[in-house]
Amino acid sequence: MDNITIARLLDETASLLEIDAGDPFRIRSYRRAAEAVEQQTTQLSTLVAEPKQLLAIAGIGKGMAANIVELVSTGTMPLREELLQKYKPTMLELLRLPGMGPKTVALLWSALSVSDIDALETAAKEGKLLELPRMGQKFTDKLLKGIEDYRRNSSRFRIDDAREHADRISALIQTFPGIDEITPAGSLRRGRETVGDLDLLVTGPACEPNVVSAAVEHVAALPLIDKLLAKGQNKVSFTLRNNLQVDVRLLPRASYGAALQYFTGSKMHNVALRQRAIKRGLTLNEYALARLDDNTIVAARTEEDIYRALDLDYIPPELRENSGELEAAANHTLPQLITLTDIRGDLHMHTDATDGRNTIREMAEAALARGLSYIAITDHSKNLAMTNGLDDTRALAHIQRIRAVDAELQSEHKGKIRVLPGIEVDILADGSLDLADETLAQMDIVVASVHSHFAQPIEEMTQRVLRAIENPYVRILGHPTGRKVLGREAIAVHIEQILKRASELGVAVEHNAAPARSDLNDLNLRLAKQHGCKIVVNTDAHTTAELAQISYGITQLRRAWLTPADILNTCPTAKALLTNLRPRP
Ligand code: DGT
Ligand code: CA
Ligand code: CA
Ligand code: ZN
Repeated sequence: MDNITIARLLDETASLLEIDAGDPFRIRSYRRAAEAVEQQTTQLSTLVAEPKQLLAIAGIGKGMAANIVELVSTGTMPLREELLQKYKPTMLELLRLPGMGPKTVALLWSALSVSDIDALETAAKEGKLLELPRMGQKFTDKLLKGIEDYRRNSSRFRIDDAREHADRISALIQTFPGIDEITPAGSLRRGRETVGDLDLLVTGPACEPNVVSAAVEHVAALPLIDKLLAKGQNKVSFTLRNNLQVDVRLLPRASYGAALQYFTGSKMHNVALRQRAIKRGLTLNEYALARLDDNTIVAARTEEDIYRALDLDYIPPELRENSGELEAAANHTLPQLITLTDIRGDLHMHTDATDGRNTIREMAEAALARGLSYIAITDHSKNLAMTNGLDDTRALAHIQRIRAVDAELQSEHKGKIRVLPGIEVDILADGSLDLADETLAQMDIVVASVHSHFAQPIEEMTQRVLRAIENPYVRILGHPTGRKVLGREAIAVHIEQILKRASELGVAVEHNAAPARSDLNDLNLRLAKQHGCKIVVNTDAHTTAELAQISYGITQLRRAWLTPADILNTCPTAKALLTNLRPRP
Protein backbone atom coordinates (compact mmCIF):
# COMPACT_ATOMS: atom_id res chain seq x y z
CA MET A 1 0.00 0.00 0.00
CA ASP A 2 1.53 3.33 -1.09
CA ASN A 3 1.39 6.60 0.80
CA ILE A 4 -1.24 8.21 -1.37
CA THR A 5 -3.59 5.26 -0.72
CA ILE A 6 -2.95 5.43 3.04
CA ALA A 7 -3.66 9.15 2.89
CA ARG A 8 -6.87 8.59 0.96
CA LEU A 9 -8.13 5.99 3.44
CA LEU A 10 -7.37 8.23 6.42
CA ASP A 11 -9.07 11.18 4.74
CA GLU A 12 -12.07 9.04 3.86
CA THR A 13 -12.34 7.97 7.49
CA ALA A 14 -12.40 11.65 8.43
CA SER A 15 -15.25 12.14 5.97
CA LEU A 16 -17.18 9.21 7.40
CA LEU A 17 -16.68 10.59 10.90
CA GLU A 18 -18.00 13.92 9.71
CA ILE A 19 -21.19 12.29 8.42
CA ASP A 20 -21.41 10.49 11.75
CA ALA A 21 -21.30 13.95 13.41
CA GLY A 22 -18.13 12.87 15.18
CA ASP A 23 -15.82 14.88 17.42
CA PRO A 24 -14.32 17.75 15.35
CA PHE A 25 -10.89 17.26 16.93
CA ARG A 26 -10.88 13.59 16.00
CA ILE A 27 -11.95 14.45 12.44
CA ARG A 28 -9.21 17.06 12.23
CA SER A 29 -6.60 14.57 13.48
CA TYR A 30 -7.44 12.14 10.64
CA ARG A 31 -7.30 14.93 8.08
CA ARG A 32 -3.97 16.17 9.42
CA ALA A 33 -2.54 12.67 9.39
CA ALA A 34 -3.62 12.23 5.76
CA GLU A 35 -1.81 15.45 4.83
CA ALA A 36 1.30 14.41 6.75
CA VAL A 37 1.38 10.98 5.12
CA GLU A 38 1.19 12.27 1.55
CA GLN A 39 4.07 14.66 2.25
CA GLN A 40 6.42 11.80 3.17
CA THR A 41 9.11 10.87 0.70
CA THR A 42 9.68 7.43 2.27
CA GLN A 43 7.02 4.79 1.71
CA LEU A 44 5.38 4.15 5.09
CA SER A 45 4.79 0.51 4.24
CA THR A 46 8.54 0.03 4.66
CA LEU A 47 8.40 1.58 8.16
CA VAL A 48 5.62 -0.39 9.80
CA ALA A 49 8.05 -2.89 11.26
CA GLU A 50 9.49 0.08 13.17
CA PRO A 51 6.42 2.03 14.37
CA LYS A 52 8.71 4.44 16.25
CA GLN A 53 9.69 5.94 12.92
CA LEU A 54 6.02 6.62 12.21
CA LEU A 55 5.77 8.54 15.48
CA ALA A 56 8.59 10.79 14.36
CA ILE A 57 6.31 12.24 11.67
CA ALA A 58 4.68 15.50 12.78
CA GLY A 59 0.90 15.05 12.89
CA ILE A 60 1.03 11.34 13.72
CA GLY A 61 0.55 10.23 17.31
CA LYS A 62 0.39 6.80 18.89
CA GLY A 63 -3.18 5.98 17.91
CA MET A 64 -2.68 7.14 14.34
CA ALA A 65 0.54 5.12 14.01
CA ALA A 66 -1.40 2.04 15.09
CA ASN A 67 -4.05 2.85 12.46
CA ILE A 68 -1.41 3.06 9.77
CA VAL A 69 0.16 -0.27 10.78
CA GLU A 70 -3.32 -1.80 10.66
CA LEU A 71 -4.03 -0.26 7.23
CA VAL A 72 -0.79 -1.48 5.73
CA SER A 73 -1.11 -5.02 7.09
CA THR A 74 -4.87 -5.61 6.60
CA GLY A 75 -5.90 -3.04 3.99
CA THR A 76 -8.39 -1.44 6.36
CA MET A 77 -8.97 -0.61 10.03
CA PRO A 78 -11.75 -1.23 12.57
CA LEU A 79 -13.12 2.34 12.80
CA ARG A 80 -13.32 2.60 9.04
CA GLU A 81 -15.11 -0.75 8.74
CA GLU A 82 -17.52 0.19 11.48
CA LEU A 83 -18.40 3.47 9.78
CA LEU A 84 -18.70 1.82 6.37
CA GLN A 85 -21.43 -0.40 7.84
CA LYS A 86 -23.45 2.78 8.24
CA TYR A 87 -22.32 5.17 5.49
CA LYS A 88 -20.48 5.66 2.22
CA PRO A 89 -17.61 8.13 1.77
CA THR A 90 -19.34 9.81 -1.20
CA MET A 91 -22.00 11.04 1.25
CA LEU A 92 -19.59 13.69 2.42
CA GLU A 93 -20.18 15.60 -0.78
CA LEU A 94 -23.86 15.79 0.13
CA LEU A 95 -22.94 17.76 3.25
CA ARG A 96 -21.70 20.57 1.02
CA LEU A 97 -25.22 21.21 -0.30
CA PRO A 98 -27.45 23.84 1.33
CA GLY A 99 -29.70 22.56 4.10
CA MET A 100 -27.83 19.27 4.45
CA GLY A 101 -26.62 18.18 7.88
CA PRO A 102 -25.30 14.77 8.94
CA LYS A 103 -28.78 13.67 10.10
CA THR A 104 -30.41 14.50 6.78
CA VAL A 105 -27.68 12.69 4.90
CA ALA A 106 -28.09 9.63 7.11
CA LEU A 107 -31.85 9.70 6.57
CA LEU A 108 -31.50 9.94 2.78
CA TRP A 109 -29.33 6.86 2.92
CA SER A 110 -31.56 4.77 5.17
CA ALA A 111 -34.84 5.78 3.51
CA LEU A 112 -33.87 6.10 -0.17
CA SER A 113 -30.39 4.50 -0.45
CA VAL A 114 -29.17 7.85 -1.76
CA SER A 115 -25.44 8.25 -1.23
CA ASP A 116 -24.23 10.68 -3.89
CA ILE A 117 -25.22 13.88 -5.64
CA ASP A 118 -26.44 12.30 -8.88
CA ALA A 119 -28.75 9.92 -7.02
CA LEU A 120 -30.00 12.76 -4.84
CA GLU A 121 -30.79 14.88 -7.88
CA THR A 122 -32.76 12.02 -9.46
CA ALA A 123 -34.67 11.38 -6.24
CA ALA A 124 -35.47 15.09 -5.89
CA LYS A 125 -36.69 15.36 -9.48
CA GLU A 126 -38.89 12.28 -9.06
CA GLY A 127 -40.48 13.89 -5.99
CA LYS A 128 -39.27 11.14 -3.67
CA LEU A 129 -38.06 13.62 -1.03
CA LEU A 130 -41.64 14.81 -0.48
CA GLU A 131 -42.36 11.54 1.30
CA LEU A 132 -39.73 12.26 3.94
CA PRO A 133 -40.27 14.33 7.11
CA ARG A 134 -39.55 18.08 6.84
CA MET A 135 -38.74 17.92 3.13
CA GLY A 136 -41.42 19.75 1.19
CA GLN A 137 -41.49 21.22 -2.30
CA LYS A 138 -39.63 24.31 -1.10
CA PHE A 139 -36.79 22.16 0.27
CA THR A 140 -36.67 20.17 -2.97
CA ASP A 141 -36.49 23.30 -5.14
CA LYS A 142 -33.78 24.85 -3.00
CA LEU A 143 -31.83 21.63 -3.08
CA LEU A 144 -31.97 21.32 -6.88
CA LYS A 145 -30.73 24.88 -7.19
CA GLY A 146 -27.99 24.07 -4.66
CA ILE A 147 -26.89 21.07 -6.72
CA GLU A 148 -26.70 23.25 -9.82
CA ASP A 149 -24.57 25.87 -7.97
CA TYR A 150 -22.35 23.17 -6.52
CA ARG A 151 -21.65 21.64 -9.92
CA ARG A 152 -20.77 25.04 -11.34
CA ASN A 153 -18.43 25.84 -8.44
CA SER A 154 -16.86 22.48 -7.73
CA SER A 155 -14.22 22.79 -10.43
CA ARG A 156 -12.70 25.82 -8.68
CA PHE A 157 -10.84 26.10 -5.37
CA ARG A 158 -10.83 28.85 -2.78
CA ILE A 159 -7.72 31.04 -2.69
CA ASP A 160 -6.68 29.92 0.81
CA ASP A 161 -7.02 26.29 -0.21
CA ALA A 162 -4.92 26.89 -3.32
CA ARG A 163 -2.34 28.85 -1.32
CA GLU A 164 -1.98 26.03 1.20
CA HIS A 165 -1.43 23.45 -1.54
CA ALA A 166 1.01 25.74 -3.34
CA ASP A 167 3.02 26.10 -0.13
CA ARG A 168 3.11 22.35 0.53
CA ILE A 169 4.19 21.53 -3.02
CA SER A 170 6.79 24.31 -3.01
CA ALA A 171 8.29 22.99 0.24
CA LEU A 172 8.76 19.58 -1.40
CA ILE A 173 10.22 20.93 -4.65
CA GLN A 174 12.58 23.09 -2.61
CA THR A 175 14.29 19.97 -1.21
CA PHE A 176 15.94 19.41 -4.60
CA PRO A 177 19.40 21.01 -4.81
CA GLY A 178 19.79 23.96 -7.16
CA ILE A 179 16.30 25.38 -6.76
CA ASP A 180 16.32 29.09 -5.88
CA GLU A 181 12.82 30.32 -6.39
CA ILE A 182 9.29 28.93 -6.67
CA THR A 183 6.54 31.40 -7.57
CA PRO A 184 2.85 30.60 -7.84
CA ALA A 185 1.69 32.42 -10.99
CA GLY A 186 -1.77 32.47 -12.64
CA SER A 187 -4.90 33.47 -10.80
CA LEU A 188 -3.35 32.73 -7.40
CA ARG A 189 -0.70 35.40 -7.92
CA ARG A 190 -3.32 37.84 -9.16
CA GLY A 191 -5.22 37.14 -5.93
CA ARG A 192 -8.51 36.01 -7.41
CA GLU A 193 -10.97 34.65 -4.85
CA THR A 194 -10.94 31.26 -6.53
CA VAL A 195 -8.41 29.34 -8.56
CA GLY A 196 -9.00 26.89 -11.42
CA ASP A 197 -5.57 25.28 -11.40
CA LEU A 198 -2.17 26.00 -9.89
CA ASP A 199 0.65 27.33 -12.04
CA LEU A 200 3.99 26.99 -10.26
CA LEU A 201 7.12 28.47 -11.80
CA VAL A 202 10.51 27.26 -10.63
CA THR A 203 14.00 28.56 -11.31
CA GLY A 204 17.59 28.06 -10.15
CA PRO A 205 20.73 26.33 -11.43
CA ALA A 206 18.87 22.99 -11.53
CA CYS A 207 16.47 24.46 -14.10
CA GLU A 208 19.02 25.40 -16.74
CA PRO A 209 18.38 23.58 -20.05
CA ASN A 210 21.38 21.23 -19.94
CA VAL A 211 20.53 19.82 -16.48
CA VAL A 212 16.77 20.30 -16.07
CA SER A 213 15.79 16.67 -16.68
CA ALA A 214 16.86 15.60 -13.17
CA ALA A 215 14.68 18.30 -11.58
CA VAL A 216 11.78 17.28 -13.83
CA GLU A 217 12.12 13.69 -12.57
CA HIS A 218 12.17 14.94 -8.98
CA VAL A 219 8.93 16.88 -9.51
CA ALA A 220 7.28 13.98 -11.34
CA ALA A 221 8.06 11.76 -8.33
CA LEU A 222 6.61 14.11 -5.67
CA PRO A 223 4.82 12.02 -3.05
CA LEU A 224 1.56 13.97 -3.10
CA ILE A 225 0.87 13.39 -6.79
CA ASP A 226 -2.36 11.49 -7.32
CA LYS A 227 -2.38 11.27 -11.13
CA LEU A 228 0.56 12.24 -13.29
CA LEU A 229 -0.95 13.92 -16.36
CA ALA A 230 2.09 14.90 -18.39
CA LYS A 231 5.85 15.05 -18.16
CA GLY A 232 7.65 17.18 -20.73
CA GLN A 233 11.11 18.66 -21.17
CA ASN A 234 10.62 21.32 -18.53
CA LYS A 235 7.02 20.87 -17.44
CA VAL A 236 5.17 18.47 -15.18
CA SER A 237 1.38 18.40 -14.80
CA PHE A 238 -0.46 16.37 -12.20
CA THR A 239 -3.52 16.31 -9.99
CA LEU A 240 -3.80 16.11 -6.22
CA ARG A 241 -6.22 13.89 -4.31
CA ASN A 242 -8.80 16.69 -4.30
CA ASN A 243 -8.59 16.90 -8.13
CA LEU A 244 -6.76 20.22 -8.11
CA GLN A 245 -4.52 20.33 -11.20
CA VAL A 246 -0.98 21.61 -10.85
CA ASP A 247 1.27 22.74 -13.71
CA VAL A 248 4.92 23.04 -12.68
CA ARG A 249 7.34 24.73 -15.10
CA LEU A 250 11.11 24.70 -14.58
CA LEU A 251 12.71 27.70 -16.24
CA PRO A 252 16.18 29.14 -16.79
CA ARG A 253 16.97 32.27 -14.83
CA ALA A 254 17.58 34.34 -17.97
CA SER A 255 13.93 34.14 -19.08
CA TYR A 256 12.21 33.77 -15.69
CA GLY A 257 10.74 37.29 -15.81
CA ALA A 258 9.16 36.70 -19.22
CA ALA A 259 7.69 33.39 -18.04
CA LEU A 260 6.40 34.96 -14.83
CA GLN A 261 4.78 37.75 -16.80
CA TYR A 262 3.21 35.36 -19.29
CA PHE A 263 1.90 32.77 -16.84
CA THR A 264 0.61 35.30 -14.35
CA GLY A 265 -1.83 36.59 -16.93
CA SER A 266 -4.56 37.42 -17.06
CA LYS A 267 -5.07 36.36 -20.61
CA MET A 268 -6.72 39.70 -21.44
CA HIS A 269 -3.91 41.67 -19.82
CA ASN A 270 -1.38 39.67 -21.85
CA VAL A 271 -3.26 40.25 -25.09
CA ALA A 272 -3.28 44.01 -24.47
CA LEU A 273 0.37 44.00 -23.52
CA ARG A 274 1.34 42.08 -26.65
CA GLN A 275 -0.52 44.60 -28.81
CA ARG A 276 1.45 47.38 -27.17
CA ALA A 277 4.67 45.48 -27.88
CA ILE A 278 3.79 45.02 -31.57
CA LYS A 279 3.11 48.76 -31.96
CA ARG A 280 6.68 49.29 -30.79
CA GLY A 281 8.14 46.76 -33.22
CA LEU A 282 8.53 44.16 -30.48
CA THR A 283 7.20 40.69 -29.82
CA LEU A 284 6.33 39.30 -26.39
CA ASN A 285 6.03 35.65 -25.43
CA GLU A 286 6.87 33.41 -22.47
CA TYR A 287 10.59 33.48 -23.37
CA ALA A 288 11.30 37.14 -23.94
CA LEU A 289 10.40 40.56 -25.17
CA ALA A 290 12.34 40.76 -28.45
CA ARG A 291 12.68 42.92 -31.54
CA LEU A 292 10.46 41.87 -34.44
CA ASP A 293 13.08 42.58 -37.10
CA ASP A 294 16.15 40.72 -35.84
CA ASN A 295 14.93 38.82 -32.74
CA THR A 296 17.34 40.66 -30.42
CA ILE A 297 16.20 40.16 -26.85
CA VAL A 298 15.17 43.45 -25.24
CA ALA A 299 14.09 42.12 -21.82
CA ALA A 300 13.47 38.71 -20.24
CA ARG A 301 15.13 38.38 -16.85
CA THR A 302 12.65 40.23 -14.68
CA GLU A 303 9.07 41.45 -15.04
CA GLU A 304 10.23 44.95 -14.13
CA ASP A 305 12.57 44.93 -17.15
CA ILE A 306 9.74 43.93 -19.47
CA TYR A 307 7.26 46.57 -18.29
CA ARG A 308 9.99 49.23 -18.36
CA ALA A 309 10.98 48.32 -21.92
CA LEU A 310 7.34 48.87 -22.90
CA ASP A 311 7.37 52.35 -21.26
CA LEU A 312 5.14 51.20 -18.44
CA ASP A 313 5.40 51.49 -14.69
CA TYR A 314 5.52 48.09 -12.97
CA ILE A 315 1.98 46.74 -12.71
CA PRO A 316 1.25 44.73 -9.54
CA PRO A 317 -0.22 41.27 -10.36
CA GLU A 318 -3.53 42.07 -8.62
CA LEU A 319 -4.23 44.76 -11.23
CA ARG A 320 -3.53 42.67 -14.32
CA GLU A 321 -7.12 42.19 -15.46
CA ASN A 322 -7.14 44.61 -18.40
CA SER A 323 -9.33 47.09 -16.61
CA GLY A 324 -7.39 50.30 -17.18
CA GLU A 325 -4.05 49.28 -15.68
CA LEU A 326 -2.04 49.68 -18.92
CA GLU A 327 -3.25 53.26 -19.45
CA ALA A 328 -2.53 54.12 -15.82
CA ALA A 329 0.93 52.55 -15.99
CA ALA A 330 1.69 54.52 -19.17
CA ASN A 331 0.52 57.78 -17.55
CA HIS A 332 2.27 57.07 -14.24
CA THR A 333 -1.06 57.17 -12.43
CA LEU A 334 -1.19 53.68 -10.92
CA PRO A 335 -2.37 53.88 -7.30
CA GLN A 336 -0.05 53.24 -4.33
CA LEU A 337 -1.85 50.03 -3.35
CA ILE A 338 -2.52 49.26 0.28
CA THR A 339 -0.22 46.70 1.92
CA LEU A 340 -0.47 44.54 5.02
CA THR A 341 1.66 46.87 7.14
CA ASP A 342 -0.73 49.78 6.53
CA ILE A 343 -3.39 48.06 8.63
CA ARG A 344 -3.31 49.32 12.23
CA GLY A 345 -6.42 47.73 13.72
CA ASP A 346 -9.09 45.06 13.38
CA LEU A 347 -12.67 45.96 14.25
CA HIS A 348 -14.55 42.68 14.06
CA MET A 349 -13.75 39.52 16.02
CA HIS A 350 -15.36 37.02 18.36
CA THR A 351 -14.42 35.45 21.67
CA ASP A 352 -15.44 32.42 23.71
CA ALA A 353 -18.32 34.47 25.10
CA THR A 354 -20.12 33.47 21.87
CA ASP A 355 -18.81 31.28 19.05
CA GLY A 356 -15.12 32.26 19.15
CA ARG A 357 -12.55 29.95 20.65
CA ASN A 358 -10.27 32.36 22.55
CA THR A 359 -10.65 34.82 25.42
CA ILE A 360 -10.66 38.60 25.09
CA ARG A 361 -7.13 38.72 26.44
CA GLU A 362 -5.86 36.02 24.09
CA MET A 363 -7.30 37.84 21.08
CA ALA A 364 -5.77 41.13 22.24
CA GLU A 365 -2.34 39.63 22.88
CA ALA A 366 -2.36 37.90 19.49
CA ALA A 367 -3.28 41.22 17.85
CA LEU A 368 -0.47 42.96 19.73
CA ALA A 369 1.96 40.28 18.56
CA ARG A 370 0.82 40.98 15.01
CA GLY A 371 1.70 44.64 15.53
CA LEU A 372 -1.82 46.06 15.68
CA SER A 373 -2.55 49.19 17.72
CA TYR A 374 -6.24 48.58 18.39
CA ILE A 375 -8.95 45.96 18.08
CA ALA A 376 -12.66 45.80 18.76
CA ILE A 377 -14.29 42.77 20.35
CA THR A 378 -17.61 42.29 18.55
CA ASP A 379 -19.38 39.16 19.71
CA HIS A 380 -22.75 38.04 18.37
CA SER A 381 -26.15 39.14 19.67
CA LYS A 382 -28.90 36.84 20.96
CA ASN A 383 -30.76 36.29 17.67
CA LEU A 384 -27.93 33.98 16.64
CA ALA A 385 -28.86 31.44 19.27
CA MET A 386 -26.56 28.71 17.95
CA THR A 387 -23.59 30.96 18.67
CA ASN A 388 -24.75 31.61 22.24
CA GLY A 389 -25.32 35.25 21.23
CA LEU A 390 -25.44 37.95 23.91
CA ASP A 391 -28.66 39.52 25.20
CA ASP A 392 -28.62 43.06 26.62
CA THR A 393 -27.62 41.97 30.11
CA ARG A 394 -24.79 39.72 28.96
CA ALA A 395 -23.63 42.28 26.40
CA LEU A 396 -23.30 44.94 29.10
CA ALA A 397 -21.40 42.55 31.37
CA HIS A 398 -19.15 41.62 28.44
CA ILE A 399 -18.29 45.29 27.90
CA GLN A 400 -17.09 45.50 31.49
CA ARG A 401 -14.75 42.57 30.89
CA ILE A 402 -13.48 44.14 27.66
CA ARG A 403 -12.79 47.43 29.44
CA ALA A 404 -10.99 45.58 32.22
CA VAL A 405 -8.71 43.77 29.76
CA ASP A 406 -8.11 47.07 27.97
CA ALA A 407 -7.04 48.74 31.23
CA GLU A 408 -4.76 45.81 32.17
CA LEU A 409 -3.07 45.71 28.77
CA GLN A 410 -2.64 49.45 28.68
CA SER A 411 -0.63 49.37 31.86
CA GLU A 412 1.25 46.19 30.92
CA HIS A 413 2.17 47.37 27.43
CA LYS A 414 2.31 51.14 27.86
CA GLY A 415 -0.71 51.84 25.67
CA LYS A 416 0.63 49.92 22.69
CA ILE A 417 -2.74 48.32 22.14
CA ARG A 418 -6.31 49.43 22.81
CA VAL A 419 -9.21 47.00 23.11
CA LEU A 420 -12.51 48.63 22.18
CA PRO A 421 -15.86 47.32 23.36
CA GLY A 422 -18.17 46.41 20.50
CA ILE A 423 -20.87 44.09 19.25
CA GLU A 424 -21.91 42.45 16.00
CA VAL A 425 -25.60 43.04 16.32
CA ASP A 426 -28.04 41.10 14.16
CA ILE A 427 -30.24 42.97 11.72
CA LEU A 428 -33.63 41.33 12.32
CA ALA A 429 -36.02 40.44 9.50
CA ASP A 430 -37.76 43.84 9.65
CA GLY A 431 -34.53 45.86 9.80
CA SER A 432 -34.69 46.55 13.54
CA LEU A 433 -31.67 45.62 15.64
CA ASP A 434 -31.37 42.72 18.05
CA LEU A 435 -30.31 44.82 21.09
CA ALA A 436 -31.63 47.96 22.79
CA ASP A 437 -30.27 51.37 21.76
CA GLU A 438 -29.17 51.93 25.37
CA THR A 439 -26.95 48.87 25.10
CA LEU A 440 -25.52 49.90 21.74
CA ALA A 441 -24.82 53.37 23.16
CA GLN A 442 -22.22 51.77 25.46
CA MET A 443 -20.22 50.34 22.56
CA ASP A 444 -17.42 52.01 20.63
CA ILE A 445 -17.90 49.74 17.63
CA VAL A 446 -21.35 48.59 16.51
CA VAL A 447 -21.21 46.29 13.49
CA ALA A 448 -24.69 45.48 12.17
CA SER A 449 -25.04 42.32 10.05
CA VAL A 450 -27.71 40.23 8.34
CA HIS A 451 -27.40 36.65 9.64
CA SER A 452 -30.86 35.23 9.02
CA HIS A 453 -33.79 35.35 6.55
CA PHE A 454 -31.37 35.41 3.64
CA ALA A 455 -34.08 34.64 1.09
CA GLN A 456 -36.10 37.87 1.36
CA PRO A 457 -37.03 39.43 -1.98
CA ILE A 458 -34.74 42.20 -3.14
CA GLU A 459 -36.95 45.21 -2.21
CA GLU A 460 -37.65 43.87 1.27
CA MET A 461 -34.00 43.03 1.90
CA THR A 462 -32.84 46.45 0.67
CA GLN A 463 -35.34 48.26 2.91
CA ARG A 464 -34.30 46.02 5.81
CA VAL A 465 -30.62 46.95 5.51
CA LEU A 466 -31.40 50.64 4.88
CA ARG A 467 -33.55 50.73 8.02
CA ALA A 468 -30.77 49.12 10.03
CA ILE A 469 -28.13 51.67 9.08
CA GLU A 470 -30.51 54.53 9.92
CA ASN A 471 -30.06 53.48 13.56
CA PRO A 472 -27.65 56.19 14.76
CA TYR A 473 -25.52 53.77 16.80
CA VAL A 474 -24.53 51.64 13.81
CA ARG A 475 -21.01 52.53 12.74
CA ILE A 476 -20.16 49.64 10.43
CA LEU A 477 -22.31 47.59 8.07
CA GLY A 478 -21.04 43.99 8.33
CA HIS A 479 -21.56 41.30 5.68
CA PRO A 480 -23.06 43.74 3.14
CA THR A 481 -23.70 40.86 0.72
CA GLY A 482 -23.79 37.84 3.05
CA ARG A 483 -22.25 35.59 0.45
CA LYS A 484 -19.85 32.69 0.98
CA VAL A 485 -17.22 32.09 -1.66
CA LEU A 486 -18.12 28.88 -3.56
CA GLY A 487 -20.95 28.45 -1.08
CA ARG A 488 -23.92 30.65 -0.39
CA GLU A 489 -24.89 33.19 -3.02
CA ALA A 490 -25.07 36.86 -2.11
CA ILE A 491 -28.33 38.12 -0.66
CA ALA A 492 -30.49 39.97 -3.15
CA VAL A 493 -30.04 43.70 -2.44
CA HIS A 494 -29.69 46.91 -4.39
CA ILE A 495 -26.12 47.25 -3.25
CA GLU A 496 -25.54 50.63 -4.89
CA GLN A 497 -28.52 52.14 -3.07
CA ILE A 498 -27.13 50.84 0.22
CA LEU A 499 -23.61 52.11 -0.48
CA LYS A 500 -25.00 55.57 -1.34
CA ARG A 501 -27.00 55.81 1.88
CA ALA A 502 -24.11 54.43 3.98
CA SER A 503 -21.90 57.11 2.48
CA GLU A 504 -24.41 59.87 3.33
CA LEU A 505 -24.79 58.60 6.89
CA GLY A 506 -21.07 58.06 7.41
CA VAL A 507 -21.61 54.36 8.12
CA ALA A 508 -18.52 52.40 7.11
CA VAL A 509 -18.95 49.29 4.97
CA GLU A 510 -16.92 46.23 5.84
CA HIS A 511 -14.81 44.07 3.59
CA ASN A 512 -14.63 40.77 5.42
CA ALA A 513 -11.10 39.40 5.03
CA ALA A 514 -12.03 35.77 5.70
CA PRO A 515 -11.37 34.00 2.37
CA ALA A 516 -14.64 32.12 2.73
CA ARG A 517 -16.47 35.45 2.99
CA SER A 518 -14.69 38.18 1.07
CA ASP A 519 -17.98 39.95 1.43
CA LEU A 520 -17.54 42.81 -1.02
CA ASN A 521 -15.84 41.66 -4.19
CA ASP A 522 -13.42 43.88 -6.13
CA LEU A 523 -16.20 45.45 -8.21
CA ASN A 524 -18.32 46.29 -5.17
CA LEU A 525 -15.28 47.74 -3.44
CA ARG A 526 -14.59 50.00 -6.40
CA LEU A 527 -18.24 51.02 -6.33
CA ALA A 528 -18.00 51.77 -2.60
CA LYS A 529 -15.06 54.05 -3.22
CA GLN A 530 -16.84 55.80 -6.10
CA HIS A 531 -19.71 56.62 -3.76
CA GLY A 532 -17.33 57.98 -1.17
CA CYS A 533 -18.03 55.26 1.37
CA LYS A 534 -15.83 54.76 4.37
CA ILE A 535 -14.39 51.26 4.07
CA VAL A 536 -12.96 49.00 6.77
CA VAL A 537 -11.28 45.62 6.37
CA ASN A 538 -11.75 43.18 9.27
CA THR A 539 -10.97 39.53 9.86
CA ASP A 540 -14.11 38.45 11.74
CA ALA A 541 -11.64 36.13 13.50
CA HIS A 542 -13.09 33.37 15.68
CA THR A 543 -9.62 32.22 16.81
CA THR A 544 -6.29 33.98 17.35
CA ALA A 545 -4.93 32.21 14.26
CA GLU A 546 -7.64 33.70 12.08
CA LEU A 547 -6.27 37.20 12.66
CA ALA A 548 -3.79 36.24 9.92
CA GLN A 549 -6.65 36.16 7.40
CA ILE A 550 -6.24 39.90 7.06
CA SER A 551 -3.77 39.27 4.22
CA TYR A 552 -6.51 37.78 2.04
CA GLY A 553 -8.57 40.90 2.64
CA ILE A 554 -5.67 43.12 1.63
CA THR A 555 -5.35 41.16 -1.62
CA GLN A 556 -8.97 41.91 -2.52
CA LEU A 557 -8.58 45.59 -1.64
CA ARG A 558 -5.56 45.73 -3.94
CA ARG A 559 -7.58 44.12 -6.72
CA ALA A 560 -10.03 47.01 -6.24
CA TRP A 561 -7.18 49.56 -6.69
CA LEU A 562 -7.54 50.82 -3.11
CA THR A 563 -4.89 52.80 -1.24
CA PRO A 564 -4.26 53.26 2.52
CA ALA A 565 -6.25 56.51 2.42
CA ASP A 566 -9.34 54.59 1.30
CA ILE A 567 -9.38 52.33 4.38
CA LEU A 568 -10.34 53.60 7.84
CA ASN A 569 -8.46 51.07 9.92
CA THR A 570 -5.17 52.37 8.58
CA CYS A 571 -5.62 55.20 11.12
CA PRO A 572 -2.58 55.05 13.40
CA THR A 573 -4.43 55.07 16.73
CA ALA A 574 -7.80 54.08 18.16
CA LYS A 575 -8.46 57.74 18.88
CA ALA A 576 -7.87 58.75 15.27
CA LEU A 577 -10.05 55.91 14.10
CA LEU A 578 -12.94 56.81 16.38
CA THR A 579 -12.97 60.43 15.23
CA ASN A 580 -13.21 59.20 11.64
CA LEU A 581 -16.12 56.85 12.24
CA ARG A 582 -19.73 58.03 12.23
CA PRO A 583 -20.13 60.39 15.22
CA ARG A 584 -22.25 58.97 18.01
CA PRO A 585 -25.56 60.71 18.78
P1 DGT B 1 -7.56 29.83 -13.48
O1 DGT B 1 -6.53 28.78 -13.48
O2 DGT B 1 -8.77 29.48 -14.25
O3 DGT B 1 -7.92 30.30 -12.11
O4 DGT B 1 -6.96 31.14 -14.23
P2 DGT B 1 -5.48 31.46 -14.69
O5 DGT B 1 -5.44 32.91 -14.97
O6 DGT B 1 -4.49 30.92 -13.73
O7 DGT B 1 -5.40 30.74 -16.10
P3 DGT B 1 -4.57 29.48 -16.64
O8 DGT B 1 -4.17 28.56 -15.56
O9 DGT B 1 -5.40 28.91 -17.75
O10 DGT B 1 -3.30 30.14 -17.30
C1 DGT B 1 -2.32 30.78 -16.53
C2 DGT B 1 -1.87 32.01 -17.24
O11 DGT B 1 -1.17 31.66 -18.45
C3 DGT B 1 -2.99 32.93 -17.71
O12 DGT B 1 -3.42 33.81 -16.70
C4 DGT B 1 -2.34 33.63 -18.85
C5 DGT B 1 -1.44 32.62 -19.45
N1 DGT B 1 -2.07 31.97 -20.60
C6 DGT B 1 -2.62 30.76 -20.66
N2 DGT B 1 -3.09 30.51 -21.88
C7 DGT B 1 -2.86 31.60 -22.62
C8 DGT B 1 -3.11 31.99 -23.97
O13 DGT B 1 -3.68 31.25 -24.77
N3 DGT B 1 -2.70 33.23 -24.35
C9 DGT B 1 -2.09 34.07 -23.49
N4 DGT B 1 -1.71 35.28 -23.89
N5 DGT B 1 -1.84 33.76 -22.23
C10 DGT B 1 -2.22 32.54 -21.80
CA1 CA C 1 -4.26 28.70 -13.15
CA1 CA D 1 -2.74 26.38 -15.72
ZN1 ZN E 1 -18.67 38.13 12.92
